[in-house]
Amino acid sequence: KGNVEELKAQAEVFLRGCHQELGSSEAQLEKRISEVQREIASTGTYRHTGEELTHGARMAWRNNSRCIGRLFWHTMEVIDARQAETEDQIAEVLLQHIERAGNGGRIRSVITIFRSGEDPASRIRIWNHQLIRYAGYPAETPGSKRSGDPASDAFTAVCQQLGWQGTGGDFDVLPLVVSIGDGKPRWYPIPGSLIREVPFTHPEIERFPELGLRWYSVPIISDMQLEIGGIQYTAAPFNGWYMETEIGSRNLGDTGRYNRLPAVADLMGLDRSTNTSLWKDRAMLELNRAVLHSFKQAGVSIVDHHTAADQFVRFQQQEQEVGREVSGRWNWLIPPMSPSATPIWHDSTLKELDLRPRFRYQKAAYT
Ligand code: HEM
Ligand code: NRG
Repeated sequence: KGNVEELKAQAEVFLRGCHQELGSSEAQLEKRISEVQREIASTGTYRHTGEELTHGARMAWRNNSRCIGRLFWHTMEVIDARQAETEDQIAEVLLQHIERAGNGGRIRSVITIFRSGEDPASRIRIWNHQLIRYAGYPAETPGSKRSGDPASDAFTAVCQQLGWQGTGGDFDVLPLVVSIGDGKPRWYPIPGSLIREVPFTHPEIERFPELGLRWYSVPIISDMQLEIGGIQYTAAPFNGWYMETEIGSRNLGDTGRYNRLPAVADLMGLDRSTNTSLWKDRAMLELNRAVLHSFKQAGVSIVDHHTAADQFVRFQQQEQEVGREVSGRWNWLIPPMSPSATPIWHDSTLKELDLRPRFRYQKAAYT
């Protein structure tokens, strides 16, 4: 079968790359390759060792062209959850991930890898985009007010259909939703004690808390597929920490998200009747300052975009020293505030490469 030959080829490429980086001997490598070839021939698939899983996941992060945070690729903690069988067990492991990653504010980069998804009947999917994210409620009638995060509208409706009920507010944390094969999805509320949130204050604008803005502390992307050596892990949630512009510029600033620049500008007393007051730029700047200030004060890890850009340049240098090409996508790597004030803006060498292992998008589990 063509599939089997393709898998054998991809497995071999991965094993050579992985074991070379890990410093295995030539003899060990050849032995492992033939073992995997035999396993694929007899079962149609193969099982990664713990070391391969760990290093493969780190390589996938290192290879992601859109991530500015890759300097720390080697420090990510990899949790092997391939033994988790039932929806209940999966949910339990997800809660443990949330706790371990949050670490009282000193965020740790963690990935939890569930069993691979070659058999559709037992394929694990996490329906959430991120393990912790806010619900979105569209306006019920034309002219009435919407609430929450518009990016979550569709998934929120799914949760409601499953029997979950939110308050209808702007910052309701959605439940975990997990499915196996084409089985009915099961949902699990996340205990409040595991959800760390940061309410926003500002170093100078005393009335800032009146805006009622907040965000959760850890972004844990849970809908991407991790591909290692031809094996597809359909459930492999991962996290690092936030860069402040993700929250201040995009999540709270985008007109298609929380759209709070006008409210911030009004609090600041800016003139919104003309573009030339640069009220959007000034509001965005102060919103980003509030995010950094508040996370810092709460003792929750966060990075500003200048530091993150410098770290990315160090990552590029580090990779060059070991003779690896860096894959990079300029329009994702530049931050959404003052991008030309970072070195990434001026880097004309960035190009996207087809590197593996990799993280990929997969079809939404719902619809
Ligand atoms: C994208 C920062 C850790 C994988 C991004 C983006 C930022 C970022 C700012 C762009 C997001 C956007 O525009 O929506 C960071 C920081 C980290 C970190 C500060 C701190 C350690 C990680 C980790 C992984 C990872 C641990 C995986 C193991 C990715 C991927 C994307 C991405 C796959 C692209 C997401 C997509 O295509 O939608 N990162 N990241 N990052 N990051 Fe990182
Ligand atoms: N922009 C999204 C999160 C995307 C990934 N960002 C990270 N990843 N920092 C948001 O929620 O704003 N990470 O693994 O740390």
